[in-house]
Amino acid sequence: MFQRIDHVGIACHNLEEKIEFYESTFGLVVVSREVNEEQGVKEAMLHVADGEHGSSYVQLLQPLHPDTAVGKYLSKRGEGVHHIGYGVADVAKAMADIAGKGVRLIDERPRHGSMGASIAFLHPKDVGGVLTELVETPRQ
Ligand code: MC0
Repeated sequence: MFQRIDHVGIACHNLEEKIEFYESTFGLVVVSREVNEEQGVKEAMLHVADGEHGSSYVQLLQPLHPDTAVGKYLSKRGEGVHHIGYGVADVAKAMADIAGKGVRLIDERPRHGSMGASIAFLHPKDVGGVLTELVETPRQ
């Protein structure tokens, strides 16, 4: 079902500072920056590697407001890994298959994600405490 790890989402208080850290420490390069009002985040994608089924990234996330998914996470747990995004060929099909196995979907239908992707989240309480995201990248 999963083709690759698309990205690891990391919650942070200050996006610019964290980008500078990842660039200077690991040599990663920012390939996209977006504000996603629906998800309540300002985010940057830093390219890690390319593979047969697409690329993988680190996604740095700063909340737009305290009362957002990432804002609440930061106040409860502090900075760190917020979610894992897996690449899938067909997000709607993956959602149906996973829901059929009893895992709660947070999203009833795919939403807009970074770099034009269609995304959907699975509830962390049904995935061993890991917020899990399905990512279908746009066709080239
Ligand atoms: C919350 N919980 C988590 C968690 N966030 N567990 C693991 N990882 C996370 N990231 C746990 C809390 O600790 C708590 O557990 C329980 O879930 C309820 O949390 P809450 O703080 O009361 O918050 P809720 O219930 O209002 O919302 C949690 C939920 C929400 C996961 C449903 O954050 C959500 O809808 N997330 C999906 C959307 C999202 O995260 N968007 C931001 C990234 P206890 O044990 O204390 O009850 S957007 C993005 O990444 C896009 C741009 C992209 O990739 O392209």
